[in-house]
Amino acid sequence: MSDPGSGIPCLWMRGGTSKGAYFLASDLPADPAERDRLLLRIMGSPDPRQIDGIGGADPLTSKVAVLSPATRPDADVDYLFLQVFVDRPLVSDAQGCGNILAGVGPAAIERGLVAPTGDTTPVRIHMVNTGEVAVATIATPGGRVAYAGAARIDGVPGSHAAVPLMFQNIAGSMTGALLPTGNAVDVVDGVEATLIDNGMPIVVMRAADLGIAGTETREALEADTALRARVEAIRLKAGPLMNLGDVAEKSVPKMTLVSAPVAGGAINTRSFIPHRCHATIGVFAAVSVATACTLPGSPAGGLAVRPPDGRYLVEHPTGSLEVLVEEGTGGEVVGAGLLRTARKLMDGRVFPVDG
Ligand code: NQM
Repeated sequence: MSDPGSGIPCLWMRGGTSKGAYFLASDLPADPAERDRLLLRIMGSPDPRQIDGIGGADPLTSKVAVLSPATRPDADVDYLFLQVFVDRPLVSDAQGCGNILAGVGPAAIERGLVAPTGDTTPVRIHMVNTGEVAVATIATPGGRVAYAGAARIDGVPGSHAAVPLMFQNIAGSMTGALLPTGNAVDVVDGVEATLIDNGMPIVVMRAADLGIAGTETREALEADTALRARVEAIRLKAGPLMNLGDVAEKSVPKMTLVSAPVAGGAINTRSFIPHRCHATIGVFAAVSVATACTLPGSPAGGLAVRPPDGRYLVEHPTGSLEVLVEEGTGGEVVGAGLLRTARKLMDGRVFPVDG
């Protein structure tokens, strides 16, 4: 690993609607406990302001990608995602992140782990957290990663080079099954919910069943302490039902409150990830909620306006995210794809000096 006193090589990138530090595994301690201590120092956790670190005082900007050479033949690079909690001394690998995933292809090419192949470079990414492979297509004109382009995603100002992401067989990523309880609807703490995992374990409930419209702002929902306590009580009961064990100290399952679409989309969402309200929606959470829309009689299934072409616009607090859902002959969801962008913000060395 790199000598922490001389700084650790670090790429600071926006991936989708998140931001994080991208490292080579070889620059970090091999021992996970030592690595996590170092990452807490780097991000400035635990501290609600992360004032003594590079984290952005928000779970969406306190994220880490660890890259290493692929360990399986159907992938080009290994990607381990780590969520560095802001106000707790915790680093968790118990979830993946599809937004930070958008920066993995560019980072792997920048760091020489993947060679560019022409104007575009397909990068097969082994997502170590869940064991699945995603394929990202990166613009590489002239053999260099291009970040400028015409693609726009809600939640990010301006336009950037498109990063299409494709997924296959991501059902049961962390829970072993698309519907870990075997049911499309369970009643948890008196509330009807779909416990589903198509890339991310989430609990889908009607916003109305929790006494809200589902169109509130992130700020209004975060200020609603009674709602947050109710959502957390349901989450703590749903975790063991989803084969996730005690989730008190875990960032999964995420909690998704759905309502009828208000902007021409398929479904409207507000997500708790799990304690703060998401400014948009997680990538795999969006794939999972779009999949929940296909389940008749479920909270999302009853509210969704299903598109005829499989392009689900999942509405969120600052716009919408389009998920392309690929259905098999029996109507089961077999694949998904969506568009993100990413941008290199800084390439340098970070100094985790012990204080
Ligand atoms: O669901 C936030 C994000 C995420 C995760 C979170 C994500 C996903 O938007 O794949 O992208 O749910 O903690 O960065």
